[in-house]
Amino acid sequence: MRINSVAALIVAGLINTSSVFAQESASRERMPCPRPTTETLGLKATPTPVAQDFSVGANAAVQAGVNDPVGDRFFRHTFQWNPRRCCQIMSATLTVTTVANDYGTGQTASNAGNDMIAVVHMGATVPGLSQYLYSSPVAPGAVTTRTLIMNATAMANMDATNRLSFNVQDDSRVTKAVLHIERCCVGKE
Ligand SMILES: [Ca+2]
Ligand SMILES: [Ca+2]
Repeated sequence: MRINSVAALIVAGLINTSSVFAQESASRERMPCPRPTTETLGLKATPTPVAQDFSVGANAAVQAGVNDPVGDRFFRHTFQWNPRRCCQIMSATLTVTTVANDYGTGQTASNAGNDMIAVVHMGATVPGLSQYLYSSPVAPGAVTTRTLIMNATAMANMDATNRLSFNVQDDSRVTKAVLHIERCCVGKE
């Protein structure tokens, strides 16, 4: 009986010890960032695409700028910022408002129905960061806003190159685009 009680105490002690470790580990993960910063970038009337980020097709047929009502042309833009010393991007969201320049009759149609927004880098879509704009059917003038949350690949690209590119196909125009970046920094800039 006494042996059983001692064994129970030892087991209880082990459980307590492991829960202390668990708490320490959790508190490390929650350790606050020394210097959190945020940055919000908008879109001016004239986009500033870095051509190497876009596909050959996207570079071959381009819209004139923001709010261009033409069809069969891509909208391209690259956000760029100054390098930040001793910082890492912790989260970033891209919010884009588009307007259909044509009818959208379905995701296999060549009109606005198959239009997608995509984050692109060095000529390819960043995996996981493309989506259809509309739930067809839509009429010309249909407005939609899409928010894309950057994944680890996109954030690594952003940290490495200080830019983020996206394009919108080809029967839709862009009226607004905002990139919001949250960084964790150490030391002074
Ligand atoms: Ca088209
Ligand atoms: Ca299309």
